[in-house]
Amino acid sequence: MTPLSDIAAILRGAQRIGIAAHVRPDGDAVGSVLGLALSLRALGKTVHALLEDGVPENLAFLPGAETILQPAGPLDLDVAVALDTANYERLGAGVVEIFGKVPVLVNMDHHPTNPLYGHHNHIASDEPAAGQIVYELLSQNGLPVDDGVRQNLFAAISTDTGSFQFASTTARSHEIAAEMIRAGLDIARLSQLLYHTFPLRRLELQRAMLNEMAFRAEGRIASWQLTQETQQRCGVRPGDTEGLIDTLRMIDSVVSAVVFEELKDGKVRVSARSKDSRLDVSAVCGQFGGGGHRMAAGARLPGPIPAAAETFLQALEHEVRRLS
Ligand SMILES: [Mn+2]
Repeated sequence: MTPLSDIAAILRGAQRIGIAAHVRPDGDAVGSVLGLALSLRALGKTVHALLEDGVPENLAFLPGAETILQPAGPLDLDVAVALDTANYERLGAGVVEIFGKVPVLVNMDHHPTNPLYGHHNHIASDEPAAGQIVYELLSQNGLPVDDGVRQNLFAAISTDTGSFQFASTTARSHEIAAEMIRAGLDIARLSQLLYHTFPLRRLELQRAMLNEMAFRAEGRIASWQLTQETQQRCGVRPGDTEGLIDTLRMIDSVVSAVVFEELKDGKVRVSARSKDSRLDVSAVCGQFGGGGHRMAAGARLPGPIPAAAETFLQALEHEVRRLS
């Protein structure tokens, strides 16, 4: 594993740097890319911040978000950096095409299943967010950290730790937040924008979920099938479904929550959560070619959505029934 000091030296020695994260970017993906991009720009580097799917509307307020580009043709880069991306393909086809021609690929991630696809790999599976790794990279190596960097890395750490609530949260996560508050970061404003500001269509989506949610295994499994029809009726945009699963998860009887999302191509995207550390949802997702973390994982199944849901829920129920 390449130490952060070596990665800092590689970045200081480069001039044209590309930074990207996974498709369907979440707060950690966008925040870690922008946090590193703003720091390296402050150092005088030419930085191309790339996201295959662009920035979701709910994260467009983050400083520098307007500089993120969707890949469009080749770029002449000295170093490429992949952040928060569990496997190379999850960067997206356009990013992969650009990064494939770059002589040095740095892979920084916190997914334990990361297969070390970079020339330099820093995989820290005990870190709760890629943004926390980026903060350590910057702060330990004297790279610029200004208010814009802090806003992005706070957003990354805060969203990936469920507002510092998940078991993955470390004492260091809180220390970093404390350092940021001491430096003047307005966390009330950021938290308002991250967690308490939604378009009406997002609540319409939540209404549909509450009407349609289903239970099995004596209420220990809660699930919802989000069809294309519902997505079109509510006018769903990228990012709108983020966090919906947490409402299923909070039901007292539930040990596992699952959302099935019908994609445009007819495939079904599965998001699964566990509330019991004995239940490893990444193993269940692994049965269908997916993966992720023990308590939060995903997979993709062929449609139609009712059949995909039944197949997945049977496998999950088998694991849930083994708990007691
Ligand atoms: Mn992450």
